[in-house]
Amino acid sequence: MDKNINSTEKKKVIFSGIQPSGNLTIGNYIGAVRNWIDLQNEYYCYFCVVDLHAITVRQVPADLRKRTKEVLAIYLAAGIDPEKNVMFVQSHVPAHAELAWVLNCYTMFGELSRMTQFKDKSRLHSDNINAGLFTYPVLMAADILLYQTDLVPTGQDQKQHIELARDIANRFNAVYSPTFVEPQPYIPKTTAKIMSLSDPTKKMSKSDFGGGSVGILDSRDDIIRKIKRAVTDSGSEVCYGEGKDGINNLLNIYTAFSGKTPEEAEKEFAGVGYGVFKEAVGETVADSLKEIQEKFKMYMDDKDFLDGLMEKNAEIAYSNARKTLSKVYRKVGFYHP
Ligand code: AQP
Repeated sequence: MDKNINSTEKKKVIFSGIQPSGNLTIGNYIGAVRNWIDLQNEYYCYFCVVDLHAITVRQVPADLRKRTKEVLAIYLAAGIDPEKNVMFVQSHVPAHAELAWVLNCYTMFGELSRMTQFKDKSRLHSDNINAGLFTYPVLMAADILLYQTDLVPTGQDQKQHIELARDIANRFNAVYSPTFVEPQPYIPKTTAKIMSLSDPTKKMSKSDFGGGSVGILDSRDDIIRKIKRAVTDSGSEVCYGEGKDGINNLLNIYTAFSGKTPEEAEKEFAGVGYGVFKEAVGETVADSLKEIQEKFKMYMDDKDFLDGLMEKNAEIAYSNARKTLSKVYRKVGFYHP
């Protein structure tokens, strides 16, 4: 299929990505990948494995390499169609880093200092508060602006970064002339933020090694065991409520995977204890992930297919990105004979 950006005039452009910074969780699945499946028919989509972002936190090189391939295989296994979308690895397209440098010079220190993710991650990695962690949102802006992205599907947590990308685009457009589309966040109303099983006041994260996360690739037994151990309150009624963060989270997970409404879920578990409910949540999640896990294995076994896909899609992404980058270089005054 023709994935050249010229053929996309009628379709709005979407860019989204996940860092290969750990094993993908059911939070990444519910909050990101699963939503992409619906979007791929309506929009021209770039789904990226954002490995440049991942090294803002120390990674074991062999793990990062392995996970980069795994994340792409998860996208495919979850139902992202390689014929319809541009699925690629960020570091395969040097234009991301190149545009990020230029945009760094159009981003204010004060703006970056206000980013809450920087503050959070600095607290978490106080031994490695590197400049990359600080300028992470500029690289994210480059990811988005390179492809003249209209919409960025993401969780609430990333909204601030998208607003900054808009501000940077705006500033650049005002200094020169219209160059970038100003992107909008696209936050599906139905998407719950999945919280940690060990501390339901915190977001479930792939870099949480304390048992609070359920991986998309976890075994059935591990999924059920982890959910059984999820922290809940001392009550016994399975229903949404204030102070019931653990149960609220499990209900969100259950509705997300079963397709039932919150009311249906509460009705189904009325009168049963937390133990029975947790068992049902675990089984539902494990059953739902079975097919993805099987397909994942199939894609991982076909190295040639994955490598070929990465290569072909990086070329498509680059050929589209190059147009924006050339425009930017020309406008800022770089001499390219
Ligand atoms: N718990 C979550 N609930 C709903 N959505 C989530 N996302 C992540 N966790 C949840 C969504 O997944 C996308 C990709 O996230 P990312 O890889 O860019 O980084 P992140 O948001 O920082 O994810 P993690 O798992 O917390 O990674 P680490 O531990 O490496 O920092 C985003 O759209 C995000 O909203």
